[in-house]
Amino acid sequence: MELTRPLNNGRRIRVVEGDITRIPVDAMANAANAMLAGGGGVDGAIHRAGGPSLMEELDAMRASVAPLAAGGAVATGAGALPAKFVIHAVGPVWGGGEEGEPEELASCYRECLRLAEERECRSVSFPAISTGVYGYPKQKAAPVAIGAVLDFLSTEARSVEEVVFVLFGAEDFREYAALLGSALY
Ligand code: AR6
Repeated sequence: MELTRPLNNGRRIRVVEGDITRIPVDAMANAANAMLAGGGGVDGAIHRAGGPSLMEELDAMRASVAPLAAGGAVATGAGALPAKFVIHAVGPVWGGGEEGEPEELASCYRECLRLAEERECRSVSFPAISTGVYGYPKQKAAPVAIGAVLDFLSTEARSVEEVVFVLFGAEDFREYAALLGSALY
């Protein structure tokens, strides 16, 4: 399943149901942890599909950047993935919503887009950061993710022309598709 929403400045948002490691883009965002240590979920899938070079690059930078605060991100090459870069973002752990989680989640999306712009990427994909192991309720995370991306594409974007939300499962896909259908831009 797939849906494309053009923005009136020529940029666009795509929503795709599937495995993020299979979808070609310039920069693929990852839902990482503060130590950039790898893990399960989409992080595990990205490291498995990308191969050992991703972790080698993270190992080399860990001492200077980790622990990364929630909302932060770092970029590596993409190894065997169909991308030029992987941008490892650290989402907030859900603690009820009153501890700055929405701001930190929005920051993940902005930071990834900023790093993608620095690398002159044209397309960037995102998983639903924080909505797995980190427990951020999916219906609360979706408008934060879409809002941050819409805002960036409408104001700051230069090289980035397309953002792809890759959702794991039909229910998540429908949530994003419905929100994008109703978003005013
Ligand atoms: N493609 C797209 N989305 C996926 C894929 C995939 N291949 N696999 C899972 N998802 P999570 P978090 C979805 O738990 O909540 C790791 O151990 C999944 O359905 O991967 O940010 C890290 O190392 C969910 O909607 O990330 C951290 O320790 C979304 O991706 C911690 O988990 C995010 O779920 C980060 O937790």
